[in-house]
Amino acid sequence: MKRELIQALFVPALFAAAAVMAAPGHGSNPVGEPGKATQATRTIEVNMTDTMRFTPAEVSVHQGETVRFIVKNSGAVKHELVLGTPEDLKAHYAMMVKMPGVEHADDNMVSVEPGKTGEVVWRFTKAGKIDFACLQPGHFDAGMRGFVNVAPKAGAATSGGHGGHPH
Ligand SMILES: [Cu+2]
Repeated sequence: MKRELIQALFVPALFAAAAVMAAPGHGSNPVGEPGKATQATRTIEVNMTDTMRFTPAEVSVHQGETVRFIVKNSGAVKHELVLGTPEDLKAHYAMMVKMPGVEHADDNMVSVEPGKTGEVVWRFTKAGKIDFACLQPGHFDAGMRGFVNVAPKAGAATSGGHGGHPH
């Protein structure tokens, strides 16, 4: 009797906890995962200007690398660097346009005040082209975007590429 009651209380709580843990969290991202600065294997400096450009706008890394981006704002207005899929960036940008001035922060981005420098440390777990952009209203539309070319890890099963047919 008593045991059943405990189970009745405990089991749903356990499921709820599991559901929270399994739910895609704020930091979960198809483009990689937050990195630790101490594990960074590469440092890349990126400059942001009021001409709505990142310099460089294209960077190349290897799959599995943890990259420390040192992001400088040389402009007179706020800029930011946000990593994400094109879909994520578009959705996030739509929100920023609706709510201008809203503060936002996440592991995959850094907002930088004019004249300041910020940092984002990111581990690129998947090969491919990963986008980044400035989501300040107007900036994304003005072409303030770039991408990270993530080369497949040497020895990854993708060797052979297109010609992978067994004949
Ligand atoms: Cu910007």
